Order: sequence, then C-alpha cells, then structure tokens
Amino acid sequence: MADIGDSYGSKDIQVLEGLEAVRKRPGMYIGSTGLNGLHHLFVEVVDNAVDEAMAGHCDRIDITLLDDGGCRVADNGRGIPVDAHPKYKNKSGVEVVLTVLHAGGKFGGSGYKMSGGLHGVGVSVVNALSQRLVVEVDRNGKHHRMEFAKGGKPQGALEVTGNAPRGRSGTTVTFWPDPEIFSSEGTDFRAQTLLEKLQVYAFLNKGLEIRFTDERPGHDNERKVYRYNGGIEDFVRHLNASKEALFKRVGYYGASEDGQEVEVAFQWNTGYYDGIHSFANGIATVEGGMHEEGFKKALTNAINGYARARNLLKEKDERLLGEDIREGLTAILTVRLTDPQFEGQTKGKLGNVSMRSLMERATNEKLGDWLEEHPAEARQIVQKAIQASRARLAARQARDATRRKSPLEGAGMPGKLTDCSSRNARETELFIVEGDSAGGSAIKARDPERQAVLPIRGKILNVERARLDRMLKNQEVEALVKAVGAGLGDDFDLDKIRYHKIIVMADADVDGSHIRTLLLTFFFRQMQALVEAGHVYIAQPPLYSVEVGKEKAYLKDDAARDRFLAEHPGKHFEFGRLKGLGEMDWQELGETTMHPARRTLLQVSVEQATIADEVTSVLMGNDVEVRKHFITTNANDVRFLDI
Ligand code: 0RA
Repeated sequence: MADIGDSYGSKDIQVLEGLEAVRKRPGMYIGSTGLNGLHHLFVEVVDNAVDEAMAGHCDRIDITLLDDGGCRVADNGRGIPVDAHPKYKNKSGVEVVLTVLHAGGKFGGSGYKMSGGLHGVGVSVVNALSQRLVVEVDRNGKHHRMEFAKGGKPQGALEVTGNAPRGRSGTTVTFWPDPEIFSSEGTDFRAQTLLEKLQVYAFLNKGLEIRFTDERPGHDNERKVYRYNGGIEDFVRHLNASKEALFKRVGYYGASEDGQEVEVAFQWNTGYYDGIHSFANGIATVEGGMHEEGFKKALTNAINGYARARNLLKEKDERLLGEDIREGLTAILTVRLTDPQFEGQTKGKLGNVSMRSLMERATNEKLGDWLEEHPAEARQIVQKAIQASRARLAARQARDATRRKSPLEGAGMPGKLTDCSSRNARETELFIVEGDSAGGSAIKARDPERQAVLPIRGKILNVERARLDRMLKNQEVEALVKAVGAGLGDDFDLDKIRYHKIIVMADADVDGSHIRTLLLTFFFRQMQALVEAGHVYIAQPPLYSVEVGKEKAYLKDDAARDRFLAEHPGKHFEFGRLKGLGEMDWQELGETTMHPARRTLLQVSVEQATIADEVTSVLMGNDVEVRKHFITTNANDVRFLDI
C-alpha cells in the first residue's frame, strides 16, 4: 500500500519537470512545432512499434487516424512491461516509459540495442505534447489501460481492465496532439506524409505488415496495407518501377560482423542519375556517411576489377570513375549497429568508421561474386559506365565552350535577364516568370534595386531525360544557369549564387504547374544545394478577386475566401476567379504577388530525398502511363512543398 508521501515523492516532481521541459522547448525534442513536428510525434510512436518488430517480436502494426483527431498505433509486440520498475518503486513500467524522458530503451536490456537513437527521444515526449494519451497493453493474459491528461499527467495508475484476447500481447498508444503546442499549423495529420513514412518502414522491415486507416470524415477511408516479403529488394524494384531497368534482376548481398549488419540491394536503370539511399537502424541517412563511402569505394573497385579482368576495359583505357559507374544506379544500403553516430547539419550522416570498412569489405567480396555469377548483367553495367564516361568528356567540352563565350565575371548575363542594381545577394531576389507578357508586368512592378526578373518562354527542357551535354545547349537552361551564377551539377557552388531568393512565378493552371514542376526538377537535379539551403520559393498569385465598394480585394485561396465571407456576414459578393498572372495589371501583380510585405511565398524543401526523386522521375521519366496515373491520383499533392 502506498501512502501519500510515496505516491507523490521527489521522483514524481522530477518526472513532471522533465515533461514540462519538453513543453517549454518542444523544438529541442521534435525539431519544430509546425507540421514537421506534429508528424514527428507520429514517427516517434511508430518507431517504438517498429523497434519491437526489428527485435523480432512484432509482425503487424495498425495505424488509425480517428475522426476526433486522435492517432492510434497498435502493435502485436511484447507489450510494454506492466510490473513495477525497480528504479521507480511503485510505478509500472508503462508509466515510466510514458513519463520519464529517454526511458524507452532503458530496460529490457538487449532487446533494444538496435533502436534508432536519433528519433529515440521516447514516447514520453509524445505524451508531454499531447492533450490526452491512452496506452493499452496486452501482456500476461491481461488487458491493461492507463490514461494521461494534457502534458502527460497521469490520471490514475495502470489498471487491469479485463483479459487480453487469447494469446495476444501488444501495445496500443492513442494520442491527441495538443493544439496549444501545435498552434501555428494545427494538428491535422497529412495522410500522404504518414503513408510515405510507413511504406519506407515496411520496405526496411521485411515481412512486417503495416496497415493504415484514415477514419476522418472527408478523407480517403480505405485501408492501405504495406507488406514487402522482399524487403529492400522490393524497395529497389519500387524505385525503379517508373524507370526503365537496365536488366530485370535486382541484386542483393549482406554481411555481418561483431553484431553489426549491412545489407545492400541494387539495380541499374537506363537513366543518368544515381539514387543511392542509405539507412542506419531504420533511419534515413540523407547526408550519407561512412556506410556510403565504403560502398562507393568498393563499387568502383569491383566494377573496374571485373571490367579489366574480362577485357571490357582495355589496358590503354582509363579506369572508370565512380560517378560513371553510379550513373543510373538505384541502391538501398541499410546498416544496423549498436551505437550509431549521427552527424552533419541535419544529423543525417553516419559517422561510425567501422561501418566504412565492413561495407567496403562486404561489397568488394560479395558484389565481386555477384558479377562473376551474373555475367550478362555485369557486362551491361560496364558498358553503361563506359558510355557515361564518354558523355562526361563530351559534357566537359560543351561546358568549357560555354565558359569561353563569357570569360568575364558578371559579363555574359543573359539578354533576357532584367537584373537588379544591388549586388548583395543576401537581399536580392530573382523572379522566374512564365511568358514574356507576365514578364513585362513583373519588370514594371518590381523593386529595381532588389528584384531581378527572368522571363522563361514555353517549357524548359525536360531535364530528367536529357544528359548534361544536351541540356547545356538549351537556351532557357543556359539563361537560368548564368543568372543564378553558381554553375551546375557537381560544379555548383552555393557561395556564388547571385540571389538568395529564387522565386518561381507561374500561373495556377495546368501549364503553370507543369512549368513549376520542370523548374523544381531542374533545381533539384542540378542545383540541389540551392534547394537544400532553402533558397527556392514559389510565388502565390491570388486565386480570387472581389469588389468591396470601390476597392478590389485579393484572396489567396479558398480558405481566404471563406474567412472573407465570415468577416462580411449577410452580404453577397461576386468573386472573380483569376486564371493567370496575365489577368492582373502590373500594379496588381506587384501588390499581390511580388511586394515583400504583402505577398506569400512557399519555400521549397526536399523533405525526403527518396520520395522527391521518385516523384521527379514519375513526372519526368519516359513512362507515360505511370506518369498519367500519378498525375490523376495525386493531383492535389505537391510533395516538394513543405507548406
Ligand atoms: C520497454 C521494454 C520492452 C518493451 C517496450 C518497452 C515496448 C515499448 C513499446 C512502445 C510501443 N510498443 C512497444 N512495445 C514494447 C521489453 C519488454 C520485455 O522484455 O518483455
């Protein structure tokens, strides 16, 4: 029996202080309190369930978005321990896991050694940032339940509420994010974002079944199920599905040593980009790191070795470069290790040196074997790399020719560019405008000191399908590259950009959206650092105009129109739908879309390089059918944007 002193001791105060600290500085735990942060809560809870799966105790996870805004994650793992935790006397394991920061993996010992570590802030953080949370545990034949109020405050101890279904164990966490914390962008989950993450989890955990149901009214309520018995091989197949594979087979190898594991799946496509995606303990390492380094080095080595041995590369021929070999490669690298070191700007780079040597040895040996065993595929890989090296030389010649045309810095600006007078890139903006007439209005409306305008006519060249040498000959591309002033591809130098805001201004119609996608693809492919550093924006011309007395008001979107109607109750208005930039005169364009104080801009971010790459190739690649299907099913989904 616990007395009052026991049930409210100093431990409890510490616990509440811990959760209070999370509420004071949510950003430190989940990055932000915008939509990214909100989705982080989801990731955190699902991660815990996936950890159970990785440890071999769970093969199904059910996710439900409830119609009251809650999110439920149910797994059939072992269930969070329900007995009293030795360090926290009278508290159940469940309460400790839900209220003590970082308590997630602290007990149970070995079962948790592979857990992520990056997202692993613990489900207590989710509790702290929820207005309500209910945890249910099936374990030892009993069904247990515990509820928490706003900020993670326990509403009573863990209770046994009945028997567990026969033989079942598992954990169900249902949480309602706190709107007070997520006040800027709200608490509505985006199903598409969640599904993308769930699909990656399913690929990385072979055989794990992940089911998702969105019960919210007005959403697609059909259940989605992800389960891949082929694991990362299926992942590669999926990524290449929208492309043309160089050969049918997907290669695979794995190795382990001292409790560390590496696995690789790969296939080449006929495209020109490399798509290496790496993960450490299930977490995307978008900045690469030691495992990627080891892989790339050994890949170059293995292919060159094979090409020489088979005389596909003659003695006089130069060694193939890594970039030539990686052209068209789609590969998934996953590693599992006990103490992952995540480094770099976004903590997306694996720092463990041991992973470089394990990956390098595994690749040298196993990929070497694979090439010997699959001579037809091996020959195609080598031939493609040889072609790539020739194209690289041709591209260099073409680029040198472009450079020679404009030897002086700052000279050689494209004729179509109306530049601004300030040379301080930090304060300047480049508007890329569709069409000459809208371009003319933009030139009149701009602030000549800080805003430059580059009109782009027609559709710029489809960059996914064109190799660099051809692309550089395209006038629109050339003008764009010169205006930005920092080169392109591997030579792109972020320090040299001439404007800190590159703003794409296109109509809200289908053509406009096509041009926008082409431009974003171009930036994503050829000036990736520009996108990553957040320099690319999309202008938002208003969708509606309305006369209020003698004045004309502009409304950004449907939500703005609804607000306007709510602010003018009982009155009738005619709303004009603005079809294009051309419908506004230059003053209007300036007022609504260009003036820094009055416009809204969307910043373009590469939220998930994996997914962005996929969308880009679906939209831009050669497979018309896949593209049509994608556009019709995802018409409202602008995945590049982090709105
Ligand atoms: C601590 C220890 C053990 C499991 C868990 C936590 C656990 C947490 C979550 C969160 C969602 N689902 C979960 N499933 C398990 C180990 C338990 C044991 O050794 O039996």
